[in-house]
Amino acid sequence: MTTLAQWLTAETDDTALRSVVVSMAGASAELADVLRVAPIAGQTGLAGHTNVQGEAQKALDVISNDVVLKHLQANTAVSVLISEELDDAVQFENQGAFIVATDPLDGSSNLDVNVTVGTIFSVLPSAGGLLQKGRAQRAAGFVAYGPATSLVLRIAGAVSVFTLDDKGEWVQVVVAAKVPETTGEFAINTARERFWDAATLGYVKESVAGETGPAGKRYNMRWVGSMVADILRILMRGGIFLYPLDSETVSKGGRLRLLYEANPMAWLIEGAGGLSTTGRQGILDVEPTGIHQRVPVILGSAEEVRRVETWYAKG
Ligand code: AHM
Ligand code: MG
Repeated sequence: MTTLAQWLTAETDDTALRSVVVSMAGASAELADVLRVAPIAGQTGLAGHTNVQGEAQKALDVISNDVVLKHLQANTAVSVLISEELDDAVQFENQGAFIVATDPLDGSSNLDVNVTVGTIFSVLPSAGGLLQKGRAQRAAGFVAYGPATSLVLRIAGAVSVFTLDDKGEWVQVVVAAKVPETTGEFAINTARERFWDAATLGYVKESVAGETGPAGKRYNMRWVGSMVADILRILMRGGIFLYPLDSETVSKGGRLRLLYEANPMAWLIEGAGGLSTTGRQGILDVEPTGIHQRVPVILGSAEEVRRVETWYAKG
């Protein structure tokens, strides 16, 4: 069985880069322990609430951010942390070679119902500054805290998946994830239909029309509401995920964040043979203008992403 340490040694000679991934894996293993008992500790609610013992509790979003911050701060290879939970980038004292952008706890609205949540991260070279395109990523990954705790990683080669064992060791379970080219599953929040643009509406209507419609086959819909869970499913068995620009999110540029949600997920999906787009351009080619910038996200099985792009090309 290949461990994370063995895989990292084979993947890159850059010991600093390896250490950044080890720090994120360590933070995630600690978070897995916290999440497992969070309902008992009364930590699934909002910050400022109290647990059953009447003690003040921090929301898990805040706890997760603190755990990631602690692990990265202790690593001299990291110069800056960009986090969904922090307004500004945190500049560390050391001049480490890498910047980490993270969503420490993605899908946190699912916490109180014990549905999978996760930690997403992107590793960029410090030399490139805070605002770098997704193509500049040196490593990316995410952890899904589900029935098993899964760590998905890409550095130089294939996208690999690890599971946290009962001794706290990450064990490789998928050597090279491959997103199937074709799929019969799409993931989109259909309650937003009234806000959709013509391309999204066209694509989804064509899909739900099934065997006798223009797509000529039957589709199923899956939407967990935790991007980590939806993307893990797509990496393992195919599918397409859409959080497109719509009339409600247009003023913000979209719903999901470029640096620590869209970019790492797009880089992982593309590393596994899938495609990603905003509808108008590749996600990995978007020039960031701010650390919390939002962006439309469409990614997954190549054939489906191309079909959405065809719709966008129409108008
Ligand atoms: P978060 O980072 O605040 O958790 O928000 C991101 C989440 C994604 O995990 C998920 O895909 C999306 O928001 C769900 O959005 P919606 O509530 O519109 O279904
Ligand atoms: Mg998120």
